[in-house]
Amino acid sequence: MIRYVTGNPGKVREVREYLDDPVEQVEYDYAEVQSDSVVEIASRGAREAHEAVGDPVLVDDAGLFVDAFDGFPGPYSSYVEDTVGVEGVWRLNEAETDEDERRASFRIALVYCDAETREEEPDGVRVFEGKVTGRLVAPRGEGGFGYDPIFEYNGRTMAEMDAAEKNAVSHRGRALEKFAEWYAEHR
Ligand code: ITT
Repeated sequence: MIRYVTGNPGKVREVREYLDDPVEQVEYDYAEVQSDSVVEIASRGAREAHEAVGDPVLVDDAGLFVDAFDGFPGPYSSYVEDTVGVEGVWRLNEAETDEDERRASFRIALVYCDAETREEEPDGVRVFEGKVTGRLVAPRGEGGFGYDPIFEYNGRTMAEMDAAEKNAVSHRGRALEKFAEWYAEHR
């Protein structure tokens, strides 16, 4: 049983859709360090969660990196979603850019920690990264979560895809693919 440490049910849906192993959602509020690296945030969170809830744990830190804003909101995506809002991010981007300048990426660090990684890995964890590049559009679609309605990939927003379709192209799907391959071989 893998413990997925998150308060976000949308993430859990995608992870369960992808992995064959059973996944239990654990809501443990690890300290989110001030850092501009999703890898550092998730790695520290995974070590802390591992100590608190036992192993094995997966922690997922993701963000939306907007080209025209030099990567902002990036690691601050959660705060910006709560304050400016998803539609607000779209409106700011629309006001600041021409149509061909609306590139953005989702990036994720999916970090695994168990007793063995603590012994064997230099940072005590194993990191799986994923990235997808698309463009920002006016909100469309009812699925997904977070910034999905304004993130278009190949003509559809991620909110217009179901979990399996999103996993096939998304940052999280790519990280899960690397994780599943490693997990099958090493655990
Ligand atoms: P946990 O930290 O509890 O896992 P969270 O929603 O705060 O949940 P993140 O810090 O990783 O997770 O997310 C940062 C922001 O990016 C937050 O506003 C999410 O809604 C958004 N986000 C993360 N993954 C996303 C995805 O696949 N599609 C759209 N938005 C996403």
